[in-house]
Amino acid sequence: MADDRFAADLDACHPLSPARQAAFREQGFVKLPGVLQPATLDAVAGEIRRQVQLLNRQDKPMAARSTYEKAFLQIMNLWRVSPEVARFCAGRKLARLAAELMGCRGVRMYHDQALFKEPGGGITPWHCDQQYWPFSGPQCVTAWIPLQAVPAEMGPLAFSIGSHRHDFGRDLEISDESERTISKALTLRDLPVDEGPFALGEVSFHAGWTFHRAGPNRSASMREVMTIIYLADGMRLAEPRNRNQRNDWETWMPGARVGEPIATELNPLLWSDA
Ligand SMILES: O=C(O)CCC(=O)C(=O)O
Repeated sequence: MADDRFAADLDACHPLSPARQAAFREQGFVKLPGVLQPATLDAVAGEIRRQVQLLNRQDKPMAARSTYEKAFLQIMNLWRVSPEVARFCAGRKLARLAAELMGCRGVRMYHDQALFKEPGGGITPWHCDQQYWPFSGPQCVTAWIPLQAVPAEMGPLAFSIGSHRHDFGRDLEISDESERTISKALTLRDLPVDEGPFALGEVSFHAGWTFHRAGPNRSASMREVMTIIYLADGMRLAEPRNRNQRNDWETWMPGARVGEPIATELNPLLWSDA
């Protein structure tokens, strides 16, 4: 990755049809097959795996962990410690897709995270990400990038279709309660769920208010996933509404000021059509 052999794949323009843009607007997420090549994913996966092994501090046995801790090993902002991962995260292909899906002219980095669901790892409870993010508007999106194919038994990311338009449960952090309460609310509203598998190279994008979850990993292999969270250039910092949002402010945009555009050194511009 450091030698930039994968630049063409990382930076190419991936065509996005109006139908897919509309699907993202209507459904709150979209799954795009064939976005990244297997060789690119293989190269970055080696480095992400190495960093996760190096930085992981989770040593409790599965049975002793909370529901959140059982869901995945979560290692954040690898782009700050690894030039290879930084190159991957700076890729213009994904950043441009994020901007085009959100209908904005540019996007900045919020943070990245590796989400490795171990064999025997538990569910990722229903939640929406903007519970954690003190943003002035909805233009933020997560690219969920599997580093191998994710069949049903490994816990692919599942989305409640159209749930970004519903404001129930937005104040619930990831927990047994969020799983219980949101699952009930989604069923009551009859919202369908897309819980299909991911092929290698497929990438999903989900909006900050879209409810999503993942099943347990019943396979014998680690479910290795990288994520990159993008926010629209010009997004302003909002007054935090809970302790998670205060923590995010300090961690991912230290020095940003409430009411002003978010643009700290941790939030570089990754795509702009200007
Ligand atoms: O990978 C998972 O299990 C959950 C991912 C997730 O919640 C997210 O990327 O927002």
